[in-house]
Amino acid sequence: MRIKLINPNTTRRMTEAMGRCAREVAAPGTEVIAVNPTMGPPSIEGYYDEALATPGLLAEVAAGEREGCDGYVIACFGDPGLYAARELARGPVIGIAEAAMHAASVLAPGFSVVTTLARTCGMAWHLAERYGMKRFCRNVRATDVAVLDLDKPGSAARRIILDECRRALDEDGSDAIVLGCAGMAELCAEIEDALGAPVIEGVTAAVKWTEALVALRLSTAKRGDYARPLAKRYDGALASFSPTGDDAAAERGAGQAARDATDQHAALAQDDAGVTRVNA
Ligand code: 5HY
Repeated sequence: MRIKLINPNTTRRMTEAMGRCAREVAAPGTEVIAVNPTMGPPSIEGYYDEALATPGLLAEVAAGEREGCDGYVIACFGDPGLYAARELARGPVIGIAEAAMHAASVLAPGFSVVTTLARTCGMAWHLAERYGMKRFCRNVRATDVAVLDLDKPGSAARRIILDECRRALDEDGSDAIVLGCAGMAELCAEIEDALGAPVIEGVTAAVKWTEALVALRLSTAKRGDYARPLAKRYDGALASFSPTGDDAAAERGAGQAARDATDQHAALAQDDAGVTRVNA
């Protein structure tokens, strides 16, 4: 099976790190394709960033339909464009916040989310509410470490995140931690070792959940809310995103946006001929 892991921001080193984590847990026979759009914000730290990351994300899903992907992971803790992506995709689409919160809710009676900037805490609470996870979520804590500082060499990010996780277990009445950023995926194991409590990050949780649904031959419902977008001609800069409405066209990965996304990755692959390609 082919699972497309989409980092909705444009920072490739984050995409490569998520791809490494995902491939470590993927089952034999599961190909993980880790991509990011080449248009949009380099990090997502608020609603505006999220809104403008979404077109690039959706272009990747549309391209994935053309490339024959079986499932998708939206690898940003805000789960941006999740429902819109489900309209485009035949296979399952899982958001990392959704996956991490659900996993935590069956591993402990209560969990705390430890995330990046304080301004994203409200977004995490909204997601907990939306997913019916509010009764398990004891608190959402910010570390005030910016997304792009998480892996900065020499930064105190690791220590700051670990200290905040410890405080969450001591003060929130939580028995598990959900890491609130895809950029924290590589820190998960060492934090769990240090805490001695379940620490869940969404990239791997979402990959395994998507894998399970695909293995069960389950796909996204194509009637009702997640039916394909209705055919209409979009105006202006988004004209290339105009949905055609019909399955056949979607099968062909219709829409210039999908073709652009695929072509951009081919171009990037050529550029990177010398280095590791961001695609399993
Ligand atoms: C993420 N932003 O997972 C979120 C984390 C956050 O660019 N990737 C991002 O701070 O909301």
